[in-house]
Amino acid sequence: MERVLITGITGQDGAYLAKFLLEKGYEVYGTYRRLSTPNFWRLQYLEIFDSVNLIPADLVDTTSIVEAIKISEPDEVYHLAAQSFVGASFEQPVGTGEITGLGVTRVLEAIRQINPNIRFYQASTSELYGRGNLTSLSEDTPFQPSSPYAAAKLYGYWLTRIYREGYKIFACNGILFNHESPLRGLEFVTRKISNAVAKIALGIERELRLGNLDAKRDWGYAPEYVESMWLMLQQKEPDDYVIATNETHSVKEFAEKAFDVVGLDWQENVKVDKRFFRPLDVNFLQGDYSKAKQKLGWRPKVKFDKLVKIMVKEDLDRWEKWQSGERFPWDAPNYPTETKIVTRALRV
Ligand code: NAP
Ligand code: G4F
Repeated sequence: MERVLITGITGQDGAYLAKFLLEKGYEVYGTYRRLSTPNFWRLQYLEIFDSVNLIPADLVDTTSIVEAIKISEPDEVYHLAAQSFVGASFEQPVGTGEITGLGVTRVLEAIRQINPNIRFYQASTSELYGRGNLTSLSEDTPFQPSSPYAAAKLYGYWLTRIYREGYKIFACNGILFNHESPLRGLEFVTRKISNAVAKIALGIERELRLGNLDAKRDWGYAPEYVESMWLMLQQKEPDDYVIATNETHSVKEFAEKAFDVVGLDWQENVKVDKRFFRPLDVNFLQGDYSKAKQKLGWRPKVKFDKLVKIMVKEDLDRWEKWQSGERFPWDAPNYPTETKIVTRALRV
């Protein structure tokens, strides 16, 4: 049986990838952080918590990364763990560099020293392209990172290529455009919207406060995107691939469609709030997944309208169950309304 190590198994992609690889027959190991409150709700929600092996590790602690690779003896490592929220990277630029940037080197170096035959997937991102683009983006488009997060990811992107070319490690960059799902973190705009729409529809909340409504993203469906990670590591040669839907939509369109699902008018429920604007924002992202389609045989099936419906309906269903007294693993009841959180943006 093939063995796999997923860093960040408690996150959105980690949970979906673990489920996908278990179904493929892999023995799945995953790293998680020691926290004062355990955070396994996604693995429980997908009903795979008892099927995965958990190893405590933190990306700032090299020893724990080395241990994770020694314990799991993987054939493949999917490096998904990161400080993944662009907004927080402006508040914690040093930590983001340590975790999201240097963390990649720690994993690659452990692989090089312990077993250079391990295949390695790096969770690269469309944020690498940064600002100023207005056409679709491919593997050949130059990068111009516009946040501490994107700069850290650019470092990880290059380390992956350096270890591939310098040490012949089978290392791939998946340049994934935004991908969402009902397991998405509540700080990201799509889930923030779907959760608020469900609460407003049920009379639990009164309004939704958002930042830059004009930003456009190429939004796909996370369970489909994790398959592309696996496909990259099954090829003859390591390479880098864009994974996207080739469509782009604004935050405003997402909000409009989401309120449509529950028969409400978005304009009556959304307020623009300057605290949710970033010091720099990427206004346009649209991918071109031609290479992945041609070489991996991958293509997206769930597009924008369907994605919005899936997310709103699942959040609505959860809040309805919650109101009727049902209890299940879930993040939203413990998440504070974001206006309670005091950040630097609020003070300027
Ligand atoms: P996510 O839900 O935020 O999950 C991030 C994971 O990293 C969590 O398991 C988290 O653990 C873990 N982590 C954070 N800091 C860590 C540390 N210091 N040490 C060890 N683990 C740590 O992110 P995601 O959406 O699944 O994304 C997966 C990866 O793909 C990330 O690298 C992200 O940057 C990248 N990416 C995501 C997208 C997207 O649209 N989703 C697009 C392109 C690239 P806790 O559960 O303990 O917090
Ligand atoms: O949902 P977001 O926070 O995602 P963002 O910044 O695009 O990053 C996500 O996708 C990247 C891939 O391109 C990943 F690498 C990264 O890890 C993460 O998964 O914000 C999307 C857009 C931004 O332009 C933001 O300014 O929505 C805008 N926005 C408007 N109001 C908001 C809000 N974003 C958030 N989070 N909250 C708001 O209230």
